[in-house]
Amino acid sequence: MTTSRFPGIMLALAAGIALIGCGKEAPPPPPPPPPPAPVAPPPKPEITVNLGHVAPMTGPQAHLGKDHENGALLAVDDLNAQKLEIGGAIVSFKLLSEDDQADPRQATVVAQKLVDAKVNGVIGHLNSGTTIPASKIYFDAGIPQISGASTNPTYTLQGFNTAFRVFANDVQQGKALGEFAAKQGIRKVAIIDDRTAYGQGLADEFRKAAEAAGIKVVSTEYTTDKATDFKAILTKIKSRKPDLVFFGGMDAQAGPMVKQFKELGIKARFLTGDGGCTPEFIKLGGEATEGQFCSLPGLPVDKMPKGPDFKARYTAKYNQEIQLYAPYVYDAVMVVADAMKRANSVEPARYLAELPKTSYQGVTATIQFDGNGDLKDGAISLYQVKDGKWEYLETLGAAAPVEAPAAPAEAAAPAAPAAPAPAPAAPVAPAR
Ligand code: ABU
Repeated sequence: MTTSRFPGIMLALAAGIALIGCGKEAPPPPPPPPPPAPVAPPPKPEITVNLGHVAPMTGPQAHLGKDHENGALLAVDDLNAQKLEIGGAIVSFKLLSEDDQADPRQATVVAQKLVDAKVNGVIGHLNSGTTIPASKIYFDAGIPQISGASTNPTYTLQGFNTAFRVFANDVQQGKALGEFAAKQGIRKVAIIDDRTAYGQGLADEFRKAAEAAGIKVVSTEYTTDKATDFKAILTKIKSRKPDLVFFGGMDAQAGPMVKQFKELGIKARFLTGDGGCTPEFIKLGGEATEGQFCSLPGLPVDKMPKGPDFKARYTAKYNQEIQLYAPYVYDAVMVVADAMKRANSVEPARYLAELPKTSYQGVTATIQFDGNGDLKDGAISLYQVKDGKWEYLETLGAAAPVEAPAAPAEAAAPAAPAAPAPAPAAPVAPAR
């Protein structure tokens, strides 16, 4: 290095040495340059998860279908407010709702439509008679299906690993109903069913439990899920003088039926399952519903783990009371989302593997599944109409194990006549 090449540097050094020599300090170094502006992380990708929803949205059960859909929509809204991240993407849930008209054939049409739309899962259907044929289509496509309303045991006994239910089934419900009738001191019962998978299946299970408890079946009659006039079968039943009329069917028939049997002067009590356990039954049957009974899988909404909050939010959002299935359908949607979170995937094949391991604290219960995809430990509650409202009576324990499938009614032969009943149980109360 030479001074001629770097004269500035040499001068500065000389000046510095001179200053040090004079006892003066060097000027402060210049401030560091500002840090680079923070770079925003790239936005997370957003994906839409389509959930099929199927129920009767038209016809005599449209009010139940709407209640079913409302439960699903409330869950979708709650999930979307959470902005869930699954598999690195922000997930938005969307309900693709279809109307199966409570018709088994239409159910298969809309099921195929949902499969073709590549839905990530299906919530429904509402009726056993539609859920069962549709379940084969979802199974073949590998799409998980959760019903929050169908109670025929066949649904989960077909060996389809895609079929789940968050509601006790009719083996459990029929048994509880038969035992309840015996506890009420019933000796003679007439049984009517609507020939659907639900109505026939529940009536058959009720018959088994009632006969096992010593109740005699004095009449067996059939109607349909479209009928509104029951006077002919009720007149036949009247002549057999039953203490109780049991009906396997829905509220659209149960309400007019109980009204007509009071008009005919039948003194028997009336008992039905969840399909008739609705405010609509009381609306349709009027004063004739007073004192009548029904059962419903699960606990009363007010006694469910998160029932009161759900009821308040449902009523505020929809400005109407819960008919029946909304809390269960809400849980069905949440169980799907919970499995997706645990799988960290919305792909049906991936999250399906997580569904059997579900342990979800739902609105209705802690939801866990048995080996068939049925709700573990499903309870059945009994109700009676008092002062124009369903009043809770009692809950009859956890589920009995499911032993044998009941064939779907649409494919089944009519029920055989009732076997001779064993001797009546000792002392019994008269019918009102
Ligand atoms: N669980 C009663 C109504 C729905 C069904 O058909 O099963």
